[in-house]
Order: sequence, then structure tokens, then C-alpha cells
Amino acid sequence: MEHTIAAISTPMGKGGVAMIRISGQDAIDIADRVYKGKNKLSDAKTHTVHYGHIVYKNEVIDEVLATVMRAPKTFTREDVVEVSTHGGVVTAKKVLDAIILSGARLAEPGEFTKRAFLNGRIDLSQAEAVIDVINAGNDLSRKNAITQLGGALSREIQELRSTLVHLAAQMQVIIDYPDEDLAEVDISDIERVCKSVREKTQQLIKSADNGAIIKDGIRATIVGKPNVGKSSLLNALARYDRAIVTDIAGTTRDIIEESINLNGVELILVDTAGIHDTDDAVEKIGVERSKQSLDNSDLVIVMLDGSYMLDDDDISIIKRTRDKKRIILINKNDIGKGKYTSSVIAKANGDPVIEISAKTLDGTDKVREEIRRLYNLGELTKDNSVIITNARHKAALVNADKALLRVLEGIELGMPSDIVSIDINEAISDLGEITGETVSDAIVQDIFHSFCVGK
Ligand SMILES: Nc1nc2c(ncn2[C@@H]2O[C@H](COP(=O)(O)OP(=O)(O)OP(=O)(O)O)[C@@H](O)[C@H]2O)c(=O)[nH]1
Ligand SMILES: [Mg+2]
Repeated sequence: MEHTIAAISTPMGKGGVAMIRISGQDAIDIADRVYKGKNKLSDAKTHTVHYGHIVYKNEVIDEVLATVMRAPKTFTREDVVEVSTHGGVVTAKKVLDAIILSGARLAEPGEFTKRAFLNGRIDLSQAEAVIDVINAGNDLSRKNAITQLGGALSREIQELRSTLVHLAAQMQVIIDYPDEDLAEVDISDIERVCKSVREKTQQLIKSADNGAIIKDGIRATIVGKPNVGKSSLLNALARYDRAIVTDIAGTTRDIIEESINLNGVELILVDTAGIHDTDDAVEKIGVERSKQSLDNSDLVIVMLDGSYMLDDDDISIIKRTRDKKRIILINKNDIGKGKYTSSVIAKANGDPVIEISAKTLDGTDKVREEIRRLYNLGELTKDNSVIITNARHKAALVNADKALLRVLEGIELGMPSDIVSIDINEAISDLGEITGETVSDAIVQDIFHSFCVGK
């Protein structure tokens, strides 16, 4: 028998209310040991709310509302009582202590959700979506997480999986009755089905690029030599004076980050120290950090000062960023319009070159527009298809796809059916990892341990 567990499910801090959740076979009895109200909670109907007090050893701890929910229509599919107390660390902890001393065990991180999974209310990808909903940093990731929680990904994976299970059954017939003439026909059928499943797995794998953007945002580092206007651009895009701007070269020495919202996606702008050769010890560290940030970013915004001629520092930055996704900006077009735009375009390797003024804000809209275009952000918000945002899911899909490729290669090479069917079963098992049907206990353990206590 599973132990009854309890934890504070609201964040630790001051607030209007705090909520202590109890789940398990004895949840209602344990709650009754500390709850004093008009009636006992064990006499209450399911899904009802009751006013009363939490009293422990004759001391009134708080005035509360207790919600009684009986199995199986609960989050964990067990009996659940949720006690809402006044917000505040001391009160919530004291109520929890009373509940623990009355027979419940303190829940481990994610244990409520883990029980929901183990009791079959949600599958593993839905359980993972719970944490994504909690952690959603923007509206798009919230939307994606709630869709996944609703089972959209589960349904797609189940569909692919049952197609393959059906196929494996057909293979078994070929293996068991090798002399039947039907075998020939069935092989081409198998090829066709594998190809169509691969189309879907590849589409899902590809969606993970967008998934990463939705979940983690786009990290864009602004680089350039000193004084070209990097901090001015940060301020222009952030729409307030985030970074110090002066006409002294070497103003910015550390990394400055500021997030803005582009079509519901988080754009993390990183302003850096100007990259150039310097003997100044502090600046040197700054330059090193700029280079690191450049390497770790999804997008590089290279800044040049259009009011001067290009020099070796500019050219080496253009070269250094050649392999990154980038936008090249020629700044200060209010004082030095278009002097060397054509020579920059020639060096840009086909990457977009935009003339702007971080001072008058001319062209800054074009910068936003270009980022939207580069990442297809307009489409991303419209798209309602399932998007993979979880690295574990992506890895499982990649493995399934590889297994199906081996199936097709095996058929091509005329391998015996029993060998080919090994890879079909492999793909079935890979897909099952996403929904949790074929996943190891260690992985399940790992996933739920990343949850917070009380969820
Ligand atoms: N005329 C004009 N001046 C600008 C423009 N953008 C920036 N400046 C000026 O250029 C100088 C340097 O700007 P910053 O934004 O501090 O440049 P930075 O690249 O961050 O410089 P460091 O932090 O030293 O590397 C300041 O005096 C700005 O006012 C622009 O578009 N036009
Ligand atoms: Mg600066």
C-alpha cells in the first residue's frame, strides 16, 4: 500500500493563501485528525469545500478551507484533501507539520505528479508538460505546454506506435508462415508504412528547432569594436536606458542582458564589451567574455560604425562571426550614411546588412523585422501543430527514426523478416519512451526529481 503523502504546494513566501495537499488512501482520515469544522471531512461528499480550523494538541493553528476529493477523479487518482490556509511560511509549515505528525509522509519532489503517472491518469509526456506549464516564461511556451498536457503529443506518438505495432504483427505472420505467397505483397506494404511513419517522426524532430526557441528564447549577442553603438542598440530595442552609453571607448566592460518579447518569443539581448586588442586588465576580461558570449549565442548582431571607415578590428569581427546566424548593422546612419555599405555586403556572405541609427531609432524596426523573418516567428505563433520542446522526446524520436531507416535498408538488402522486425520493435520501444510505456525506472525517477516539492 502506498503511503499517504503531504506537502505545501504553493511557493514559500508571503501571499494571500497557501495550500497544503494531502494524497493517498488515508488522506481524508489524516485531515480529520487536525481539522475541526461543523462536520467531519470523512462524512463529506467528494469535490466539496469545507470551512473550519486546523487544531493540533488543542492549539488553533489557522482558519482554513478544506477541499475533499475522493478517488478516482483526482489529480493523483487517490483520495486528496487540499487545505488552504492563510499565506505565510510559518502558518503553512505548522499546518503541514501537524498533518505529518498525524500520519502523512512528506512528499518527494514531483511525487503527486508521479502518482498521477503511475496510476495512469497521465502519461510521461503529459507529466513533463506539467513542469513546462509551471516554468513557462512566455505565452507561446505556456500554450505549447498546455497542449502537450492535454495529450496532443501523446496522441500523435500513440498513433505512430500503434501503426508500427500493427506492422510488427504482420511481420510475425511472414516469419511464422514463410511459405505463403502473400509475403511478397506484405513487404512493399511494410516499406510504405515505414516511410510514412518516418515522414511524421522527421517532421516532429524538425519541430524541435522551434521548440527550443519557444522554450528557451533566442539569445542574441551584440558584438563590435568599442564605441560603435552596441549599448545604444540594446537601449533602443529594450526601449529604456538599460546600459550606460558614453562617447568613451570601452564603456561597457561586462555582459549586460535584457529580454524583450518578439511575437511571444523571448529575445535575450546580450550587450558586450567592444572587441579589440587592449592592454587594460579589466577590459581584457570583458573582451574574453564577449567572445564567450558570442560562441554561446543563437544569433549574432555585428555592429559597425558607419561614420568611420572599416578597419582591421571590424573585419576580424566580421570574419570571426562568419559561421554564426547573424545580422550585420551599420550604425550611425544619421551622420555617416552608406559610405561603405556595399563593401560590407560584399563581406557579409549573404547575411542581412541593415543601416540604422541607434540614436534616432531609424532602422531599428527593420532589425526586429529581420529577426522575426530569420526565425519565422510569424508562422510560429500561427502554427497549431505539435512542437517538440523536450530534449528527451527529441532523442527518442531520432532513435526511432534511425531504427526505421534500418528497417528500410534491411528490406532493400533482402534481409530476412525476423532481422527486419527487430528494428521495427526497436522503433516501437523508442516511441514508448516518450509516453513512458517503455521507459526505465531510473529515468522516471530522474524526471520527477526535477519537479518542485508539492507538485
Ligand atoms: N550620431 C550617432 N551617435 C551614436 C549612435 N549610436 C551610438 N552613438 C554614440 O556613440 C557613442 C558610443 O555609443 P555606445 O552605445 O556606448 O557604444 P558601445 O558600442 O556600447 O561602446 P563600448 O561599450 O565602449 O564598446 C555614444 O556617444 C553614443 O551616443 C548613432 O546612431 N548615431
Ligand atoms: Mg557599450
